[in-house]
Amino acid sequence: MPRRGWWTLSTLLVFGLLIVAHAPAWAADAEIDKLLRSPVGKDWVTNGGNLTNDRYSTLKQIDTTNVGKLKGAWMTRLKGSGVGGKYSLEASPLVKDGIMYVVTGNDDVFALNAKTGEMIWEYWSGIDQAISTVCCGWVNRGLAMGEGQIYLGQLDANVVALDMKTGKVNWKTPIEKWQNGYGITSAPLYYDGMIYSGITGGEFGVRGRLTALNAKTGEIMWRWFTLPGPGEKGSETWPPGTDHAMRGGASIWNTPALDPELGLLYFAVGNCGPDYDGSMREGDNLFCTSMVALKAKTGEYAWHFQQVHHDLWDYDAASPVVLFDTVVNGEPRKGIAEAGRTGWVYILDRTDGKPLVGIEEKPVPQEPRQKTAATQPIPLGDAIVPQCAEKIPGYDQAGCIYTPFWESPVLIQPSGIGGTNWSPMPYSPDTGYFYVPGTVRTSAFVRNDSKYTNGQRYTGGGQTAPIGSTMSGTFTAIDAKTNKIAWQHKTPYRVGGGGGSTVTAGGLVLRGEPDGNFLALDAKTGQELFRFQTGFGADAPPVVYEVDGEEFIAIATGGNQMQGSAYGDAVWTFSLKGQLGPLWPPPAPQTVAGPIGPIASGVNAIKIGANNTEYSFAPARTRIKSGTTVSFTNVGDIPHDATALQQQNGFSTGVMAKGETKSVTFDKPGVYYYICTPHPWMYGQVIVE
Ligand SMILES: [Cu+2]
Repeated sequence: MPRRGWWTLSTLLVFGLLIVAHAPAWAADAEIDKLLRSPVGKDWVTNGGNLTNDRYSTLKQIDTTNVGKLKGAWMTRLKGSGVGGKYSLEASPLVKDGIMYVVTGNDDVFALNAKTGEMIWEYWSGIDQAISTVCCGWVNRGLAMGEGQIYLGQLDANVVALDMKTGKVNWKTPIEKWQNGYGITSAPLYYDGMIYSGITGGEFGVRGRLTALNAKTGEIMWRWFTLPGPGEKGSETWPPGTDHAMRGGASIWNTPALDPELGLLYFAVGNCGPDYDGSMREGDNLFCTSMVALKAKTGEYAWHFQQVHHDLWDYDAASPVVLFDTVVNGEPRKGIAEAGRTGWVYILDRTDGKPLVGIEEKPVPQEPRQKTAATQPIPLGDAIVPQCAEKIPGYDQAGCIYTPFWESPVLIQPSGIGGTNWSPMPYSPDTGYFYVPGTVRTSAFVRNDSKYTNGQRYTGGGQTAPIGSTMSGTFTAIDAKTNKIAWQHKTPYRVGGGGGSTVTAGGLVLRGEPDGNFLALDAKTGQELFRFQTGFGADAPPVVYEVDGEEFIAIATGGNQMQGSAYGDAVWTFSLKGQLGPLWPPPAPQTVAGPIGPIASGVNAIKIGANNTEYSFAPARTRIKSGTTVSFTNVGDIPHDATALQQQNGFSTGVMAKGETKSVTFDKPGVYYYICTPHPWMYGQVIVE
């Protein structure tokens, strides 16, 4: 019948149009988009594995039964890039069609043959070595790929696109200027023709933002500020008539996740600035320390969840958000989770940002001078690190999470470096567990007056681990259905600050240790199945890929400035056909806070940042006669000081630029400990006789 034929034709036309509208026919890179939406297989094309950031590989050639036979397949040194005490090597390599792409702490990128380790091309960033606004080590957390390009954010706040075949720069877009306190350490996310990048600077009074760029041209499409302008949503959580929100920090430290069905982009936002001084910023201070969802195309606000109201403790949300699907009370639910510096995992519904497992607002101790929030959101379930500090001689006050402080030091756990800091947390749909890395450290928190100066540190206080206090970590499987601990390992070193793990369908959790060991654990039970000494601090999240039918596991091993692990420039890969054995262990990280090394006799000239070790005093310990004048010279790249620890009758050199010298005379016998206030993990000791 003619009529029926006409109807069929029109139906086909309508369907055809619908298909065109929904299929990636217009996508700039349909192949990469498809990989990004799919479970991770042969290739590892974005930092978190795919759009979910779940770091779960479906490969299972290497599994719990044979992982013990693993050996090194190849190890390649990255020509000395990013080698030195100021750097961390924290990126996950990307792999596509047998080629690996890896970025170092100096923002240099290398393409390697993923099967042999042979170098194919190099991109040397040439970033200004005088950048003085790096908060926490020179680091790049990884790359993105799409449209034949490799994308990276640099410490100088540029987003750069490289030709995937040659490593030549196609475009370079400044998001801001490093001189104003901004930088980029997060891996960008590519999807559907766009690049999404975070920005750092929470310790330098910046205004945080998420920036979306056109992947082809580098043109900025939109920005979403993590700190609201006057009259904007969230501005009611800042004191009216002030501009504190314009320099309130709220950095984005890690790669966003994206749900293409919901059309939402998700990311975690870091601490408020000034970090430790809340006295002038009464209110909850949105969107500091929050999980945020935006419409991925336009940057329009969708929802937020604030983990810590009116943050005073530097409790960043710094680990990447993870998307996962689950079943609650028989109902399929779309989840999102993030491991906080507080030691809790925050588990929400990603359609609306409401708690999925349960989070309750509870009253917390108050300090009117700090304008503390009345309540804080406390997740049901278990914390992965202790949340109360023990008393230590020399300190009058010790408290728990959310204990406020003013101008005399209060010991608090978790410290501001975690819990979970930058390290990613994978999720396995097989076990239903998150794998959460944690740092265990106590800190003495103190507030002080600070004035905002463009491009200078603006933290309003500090936190220092007391001399002699211990530092360690935990590695925990958290059941996503209950937010309770399924199993937990105490680790000898801090692991929340930049390592992290990856999980596979072969039933393995893969992770590095700051002492150089690469480990494979049984994902279900936590049992250790494999251990291999890489010879360098193994402090980056591993990846899993396949070339010519052979499964490989790769990890960048170059140490981590924040975790004190040994530096290097190596990429290690492992496979069942591998032939390489382990290397000698590197020096292990410190597990007790305080100055280390031999006591120099009579040395009265102390260099800061010497011997390619930016965050150090050399010698760290010296013995002198009473009445000696000691000179402190900054020979490092960035500003430092030498300041006596709070509880002593103190001295301070004040902040010294590169090349500056200040002198201090020691008249009274005694043992003097000092730190660098911007970098309170730098310790020195002067013994005066
Ligand atoms: Cu310093």
